[in-house]
Amino acid sequence: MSAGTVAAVDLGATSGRVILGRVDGRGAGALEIRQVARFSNDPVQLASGLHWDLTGLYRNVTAGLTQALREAPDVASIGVDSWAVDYALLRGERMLGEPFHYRDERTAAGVEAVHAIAPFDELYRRNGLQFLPFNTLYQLAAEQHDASDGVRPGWLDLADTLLLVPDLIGFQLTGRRVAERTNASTTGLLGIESREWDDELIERLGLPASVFPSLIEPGETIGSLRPEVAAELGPGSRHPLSVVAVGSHDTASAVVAVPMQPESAAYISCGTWGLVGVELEHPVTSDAARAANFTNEGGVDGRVRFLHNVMGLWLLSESVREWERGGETVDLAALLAAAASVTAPVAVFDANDPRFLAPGDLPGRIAEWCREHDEPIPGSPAEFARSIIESLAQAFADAVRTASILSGVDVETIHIVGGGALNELLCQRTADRAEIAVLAGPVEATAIGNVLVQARAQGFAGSDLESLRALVATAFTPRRYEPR
Ligand code: LRH
Repeated sequence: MSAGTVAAVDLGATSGRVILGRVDGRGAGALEIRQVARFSNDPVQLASGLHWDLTGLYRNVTAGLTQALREAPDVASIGVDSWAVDYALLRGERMLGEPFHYRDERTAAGVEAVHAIAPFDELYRRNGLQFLPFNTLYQLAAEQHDASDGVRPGWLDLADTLLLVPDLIGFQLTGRRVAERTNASTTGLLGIESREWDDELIERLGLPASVFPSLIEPGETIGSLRPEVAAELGPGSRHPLSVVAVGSHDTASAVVAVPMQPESAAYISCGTWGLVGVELEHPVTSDAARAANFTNEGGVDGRVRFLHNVMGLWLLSESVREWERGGETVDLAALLAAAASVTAPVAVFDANDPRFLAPGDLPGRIAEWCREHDEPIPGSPAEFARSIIESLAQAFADAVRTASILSGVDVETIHIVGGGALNELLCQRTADRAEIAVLAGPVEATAIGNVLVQARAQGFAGSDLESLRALVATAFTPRRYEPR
C-alpha cells in the first residue's frame, strides 16, 4: 500500500464542491481532505419547466479541477458524484437541452403511464425502489408523453445515449459513455437481483434499450481525460489523468464514509434530503417494506442501501428562500438559535407529505397542513424552524425504527452525516425522539466516500469497506448526542 492524492467532484442539489483528499494507507493510516472550490447550483425555471444548469455546473467543475491541480499537481485520479435520478439525453457529442430537475412537476403523467403497464407492486419486486414520483423511469415516461406536446416535445427518439448526471460529467471529461451502478439503481430500470438493465421492463415501457450505456462498478476506470480537457485544466493535468467511477450516487458515497458497524447502526445522510436507513448484504422486498416505502438502492461493493427518503433540510432552506423572496434577510445561525429557544408548543407535521416536494411557499404549505390537522400554526420564522426540526427529528426516528423492524438490524447508534450533522438542535432532537444516541459527522461524508473509493482503486487504501471506514473513524471524531 502507498499514499497519494485524489480529487473529488461532489455535486449536490444546492451546491457543488471540488475537494482534494490525501490518503495514506500505510501503518495506522491517515486521511485528510481540503476543499478547493465551492459553487452554488442554481436551477433555472424556463417556459419548458424547471431545469438544471449543467453547462454552468460543468464550467465550475473544470474551474475547480484546474485549481485542484494547481494546488496538487500529483493528483492520481478524479471522481464525480451527484444527486440521483436526473439524466441528460445526448446525440453524438451534443446534449439535447438542459436536463430537467426532479422537482419539476411533469412526472405526474409519467407515473400514471408506467403504473398502467407495470403496477407498483410488480415494479417493487423487480427494482426494489420506494415510490418517488421523480424516479427516472417516470421521468422517461413523461418524456414520451410530452412527445405530443408542443411546449416541451420529448427527445427520446432523437437521442442515442442517456447519461445520469455524474456519468454526463464523466463523459464530458473523458469521452466515455458509461452508467455507474449505484446511481443506475435509482432509475427503476435496474433489476434488483441481476443488477443489470431490466431489458424486459425497458421494452414493455416502450423505451429505446439502445440509449442505456454499459454498467460499471465503483472503482473501475471510466477513461483518461480528453486531450483538450487536459489542456484546459492546465499543466498540472498530465495526460493521461484518469477519471475513476466512485459511488456516483451521492448517497452511496456518503454511506461509504459513515464510520459505522452495519450490524448495529443506522445512518442518516442529511442534506437537502434525509436518507435514513441501514446497510444490508441482501435486499428486503417484503410486502411490509413496500408498504413502508423503503428503498433498496445499490451500494458500493454490492451492499444494499435499505433506506427511506425523508424530505430533509430542503424544508428549512426553501422556507428561508420564501422569506427572502418576501424581502426579509435571514441569518441561518441566528434563526437556528432562535428556534432552539422556542418554548411554545410547535406542530409536528408529516415531513413526508408530498405537498412539500415542489419549490415555492413552504411556510404557507406547512401552515395549511397545521390548519387541516388542527395543530398550532407557527407564528414566526423561529417557530417555523422549530416545527420543521421537530418534524424532521420525528420522521428520522420513525424511519430508523421502521428500518430496524423491517431489516432485523438491532440499532444501537444513529450516525448523522452531511450538512445536518452541524445542526445541533436536529441531532439532539433526533436522539431524544429515537431514544438512541446520535453520532454526528463527518459533514463532508459524500466527498470523503468519493475520495476513499478512488484511493482504494489507486492502492492507497485497504480493500474492504471496513478498512475505509476505519480511516474515517481515525480522521474525524464524531460529536455524541445522548437521548434526553
Ligand atoms: C440526495 C439524493 C437522494 C435522491 C435525491 C434525488 O442528494 O441523491 O438520494 O433520492 O437526491
